[in-house]
Amino acid sequence: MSLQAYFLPSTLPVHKEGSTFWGIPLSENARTEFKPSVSRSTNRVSISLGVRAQAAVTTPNISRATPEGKKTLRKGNVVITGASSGLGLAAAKALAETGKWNVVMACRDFLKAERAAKAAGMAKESYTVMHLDLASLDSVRQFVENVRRAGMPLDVLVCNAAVYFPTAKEPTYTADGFEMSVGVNHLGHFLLARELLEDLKTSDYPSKRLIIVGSITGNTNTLAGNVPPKANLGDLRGLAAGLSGVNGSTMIDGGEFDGAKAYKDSKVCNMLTMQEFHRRFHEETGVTFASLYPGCIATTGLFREHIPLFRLLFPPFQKYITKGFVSEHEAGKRLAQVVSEPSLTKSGVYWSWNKNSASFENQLSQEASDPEKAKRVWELSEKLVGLA
Ligand code: LMG
Ligand code: NDP
Ligand code: PMR
Repeated sequence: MSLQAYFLPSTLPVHKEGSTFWGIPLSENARTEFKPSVSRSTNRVSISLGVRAQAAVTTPNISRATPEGKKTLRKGNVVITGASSGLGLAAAKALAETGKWNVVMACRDFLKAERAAKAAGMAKESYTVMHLDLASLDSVRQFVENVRRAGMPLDVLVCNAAVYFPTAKEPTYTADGFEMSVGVNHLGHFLLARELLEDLKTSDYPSKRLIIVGSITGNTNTLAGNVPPKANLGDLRGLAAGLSGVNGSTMIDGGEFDGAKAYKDSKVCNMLTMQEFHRRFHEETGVTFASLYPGCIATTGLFREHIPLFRLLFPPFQKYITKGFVSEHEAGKRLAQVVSEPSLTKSGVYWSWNKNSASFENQLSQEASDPEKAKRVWELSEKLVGLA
């Protein structure tokens, strides 16, 4: 544990490796997704590191005076979970390239993240890798402590990491005994976001944001959201019983385990959580809370567990048939916009992009926008992660 490299600021002198048809508006002006006519492992890396991160990181200046006497904004600090591949990596790269952000890549596989950043051509001084395994609440708490010890203000948090087990016959579990998909995608992020809200609050950055990545497949007001199995949280009886399968079910609605449904349910929780954050904290803190569907990034690691035939056909299917496909690069730019665009400061919004890649406020399904359900998911989640 003492040698666990959970935080390597890139300034440390250590070796580093380092449109559309379905799902998006059919008309130029439409502002809703396509509505179907059917109504209704931890890989902890040990590195010999003599230096603890907190000693090496300095708080950036709030502002610097330029020779002309104008004040420029300090670099923002953004934490992105799951930045070792796919959307998270592409967004990290896009933000790093602006020169305006220090990206904290919060990843379960430290070396993979370092290599990914390097392979993506991210400049050393633009990022920091910190260890975070969302499948362990202890790791989440440790990560929060490490962020605080690093002494940098936290300006934006992006909850991006996710796992998807579409072919699993049996559930797998997090260190705390929660079914893995909801445990990682929702509960790990729920604890992380609740804890780091305190840090966002104290940041002096002009636009502080907390972003939770959602998806079209959790929204049953779209065709994509109607591909079985459909998301449905039911009366939350499984969540209330702890998702452990002991004295209850591994599924939020109390049903039989289904990996694809568990993923979609977790995305509903992500979108509900964002809105509940908005209702509870936006006015008090000024933090912008937002979610998004970046498009179908059919080539990412998310589908690694799917059968090879699916992985072969899914990208051309999305490219040529649904036309919902976006590249990792394009999706990364979209997430980066939600992190930093001055025009996207509205809170409580679920962003999507039309066929011209213009952002718009999208409509969530009835379940994914149900305030009562959001409140209950929040309260039950608080209990499960030890906040209540
Ligand atoms: C569930 O199945 C699984 O049970 C579950 O385990 C989990 O994986 C879950 O969401 C994930 O999915 C869902 C089931 C829903 O899905 C299917 O995906 C079956 C697809 C069957 C289609 C087989 C046709 C194969 C033909 C190959 C054609 C190749 C085309 C490639 C593109 C080339 C472009 C030049 O199933 C349904 O609900 C069926 C709904 C039917 C909707 C019909 C829509 C018509 C669209 C036709 C497109 C066919 C292309 C299929 C590509 C497959 C990619 C998924
Ligand atoms: P990837 O699999 O490429 O990225 C997921 C990331 O999450 C990886 O970096 C992965 O780490 C990380 N991760 C997984 N488990 C954990 C864990 N226990 N602790 C910490 N990190 C973890 O998938 P995508 O880029 O596609 O997914 C990113 C987000 O986008 C997800 O929230 C997904 O739901 C969402 N999304 C994706 C869509 C798509 O079409 N791909 C569409 C809509 C939304 P590692 O590299 O170590 O595996
Ligand atoms: Mg879907 C109508 C357009 C559309 C869009 C935008 C998506 C996105 N999908 C669409 C349609 C269809 N899909 C249709 C008609 C089918 C039946 C052939 C279909 C099937 C399908 C499967 C089997 N689609 C899938 C799967 C998956 O396993 C993916 C999934 O559900 O992951 C949870 C998936 C997805 N389709 C999408 C998107 C964005 C995904 C994956 C990612 C996600 O939600 O994060």
